[in-house]
Amino acid sequence: MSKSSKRYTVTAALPYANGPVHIGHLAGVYVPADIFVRYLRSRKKDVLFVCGSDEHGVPITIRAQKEGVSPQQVVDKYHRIIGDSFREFGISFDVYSRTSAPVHHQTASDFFKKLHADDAFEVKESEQYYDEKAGQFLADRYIKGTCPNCGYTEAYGDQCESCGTSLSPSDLKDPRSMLSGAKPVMRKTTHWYLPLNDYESWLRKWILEGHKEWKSNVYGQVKSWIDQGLQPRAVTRDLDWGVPVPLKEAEGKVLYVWFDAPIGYISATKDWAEKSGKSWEEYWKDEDTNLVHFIGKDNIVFHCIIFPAMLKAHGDFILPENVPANEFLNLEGNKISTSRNWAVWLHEYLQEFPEKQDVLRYALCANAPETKDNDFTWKDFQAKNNNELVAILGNFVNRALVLTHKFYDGKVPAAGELFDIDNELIAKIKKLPAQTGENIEQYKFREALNTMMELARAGNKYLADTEPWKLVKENPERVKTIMNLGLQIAANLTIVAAPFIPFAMDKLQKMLNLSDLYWSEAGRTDLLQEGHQLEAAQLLFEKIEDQKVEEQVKKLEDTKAANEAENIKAAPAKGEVTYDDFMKMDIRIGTILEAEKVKKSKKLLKLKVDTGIDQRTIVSGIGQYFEPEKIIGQQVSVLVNLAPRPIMGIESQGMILMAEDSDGSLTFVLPGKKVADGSGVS
Ligand code: B3M
Ligand code: ZN
Repeated sequence: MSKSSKRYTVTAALPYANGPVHIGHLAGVYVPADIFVRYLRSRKKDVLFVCGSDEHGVPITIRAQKEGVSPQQVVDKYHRIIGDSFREFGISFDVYSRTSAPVHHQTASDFFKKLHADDAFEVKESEQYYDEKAGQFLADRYIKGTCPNCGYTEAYGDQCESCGTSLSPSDLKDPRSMLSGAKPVMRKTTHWYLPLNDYESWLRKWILEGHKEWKSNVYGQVKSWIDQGLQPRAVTRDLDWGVPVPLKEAEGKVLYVWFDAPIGYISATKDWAEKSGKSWEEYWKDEDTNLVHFIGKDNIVFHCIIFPAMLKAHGDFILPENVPANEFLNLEGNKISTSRNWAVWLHEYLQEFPEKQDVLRYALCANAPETKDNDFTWKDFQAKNNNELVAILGNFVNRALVLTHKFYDGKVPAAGELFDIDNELIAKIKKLPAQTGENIEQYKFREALNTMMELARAGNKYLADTEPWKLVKENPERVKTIMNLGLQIAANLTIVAAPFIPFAMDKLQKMLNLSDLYWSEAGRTDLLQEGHQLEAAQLLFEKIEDQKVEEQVKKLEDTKAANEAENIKAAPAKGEVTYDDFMKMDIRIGTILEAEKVKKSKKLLKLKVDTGIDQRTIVSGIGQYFEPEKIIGQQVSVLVNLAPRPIMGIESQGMILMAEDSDGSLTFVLPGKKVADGSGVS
């Protein structure tokens, strides 16, 4: 927070309204943003936290087409689901708006008009694929064809999902339109471009020289984009879903989704201002406002290069003060994927772990992918809950409250004489909240969480070391001091832990019978006065049993198995053969008589097989899955009329038929019951 900070506008990436949100979204963007904002509010800063659904773009139109509904129906559905998830997890937006709202269309349209009037765009003609049957230009994702790299026939115009190569539509062999199936033709079209190249030296100065404090992952990505040289970017598209380009000569065109989406932050602010009778302009135009964008790493170029260039071109707006982007969160060692259902969906989590929002917030913050990709595992989630939230924070708070009820009828006792152990604790109470705050201000949320937990840890250890439950008989005066200090820590936690685990801290605040405290009060040891009456103690966290997380792991394993089955189904069929071709194959049931490893080979076994016709040698690549001695006597299916061929110097006379599972493991292909050797298969 380098600037004098009168006011903050904090934005969190607008999620695409084409699916629900998952833990990756929460860990990467929304939990850190929410911690930041809750902290600022506790510092009594004027802060506006904006977000909304990103409702334009091709993925939404494709989804609509697949489901046979309109794009508006798709976004209506997910806008509601996403908004509910955020609310349930306590992501405390001041406004959650949407880009299909009229205020957004108007704002984005005006923005474009201003840039157009100022001659900020270049207009260029280019050739693009057009579907004559459907009467439409085709977005890259609407074109399929054969990948020039691997031959996969279902590659998209922007990427081959089989080999991962990124493509442009003209790279595809045999392109076809996904709208009509027709072969698309090249047609001329006009688009408006933002000449990013013109902003290069300005960007260099503003970010590379002026914002060296940005996170290294963000700074590094920006630098590499700029160093590679910036190109003009088209900001319009030939599509019928989006904000129409407000020019007569641009009929049938819309603004590119990445042009309108960031303007969504501004329109969301207007939406909020209208409803609450405030001025939106202060939050976007006043130099005393700090603009901070929370995003995931795939959005860096849009928030650090393209949107700032747009804001600069427009001229009326402030620029971001920081863009604390995170890397990605993986799940149980694999990339989170919506299409493969490899995710923990927020709405499903709450069904399985009702009222455990804070546990997930905590586990995700502790594992936030702040500087590199990180992994979420259910085991770790359980450990964070059981070993930290339950065993440290929950245990400490519960002891402090329960003992106060037991010894003093729930009335806070006065502290008396202080000893070293007390003074050391008091020093921590003074220091840790400030450190937590500093970490948050530097966007080090994991570190901040640790610092906050040190306070709970210190309290827990203090009670364990002083054992007030034992001491109460022999030294009741001393115990009053101990309990007083313990309760002061609990009161401090309602301030310092609240940004991270707001639900539990609300509960604690009620148990301590406290009204809202602010960050400036943290560090004090007189938050609770002598005689202050506490409410009944309740557990803040409960243990999560092994079985509960095993169920979740099982669920993921099932997903994996289903995906693999799907992959097998999806493997394209080989070319046609005729009946006669097939009938040429002579497949017999036989029995393995001898088996041994082929020297210098891991995979190959040399087998002697009784085919019912003869005994012969076959070399088979099953060595990684079968021990030679264990398959003697095993019945097998054998292609007996395969032309003999030498393998590692051994003549192999036939082939054993195997089924290959999706993980590559092999199983013998056999009839359902034992049949005589020599029986034919057809
Ligand atoms: N809708 C992209 C994403 O979820 C996106 C962010 C827009 S922020 C203006 O990756
Ligand atoms: Zn490919």
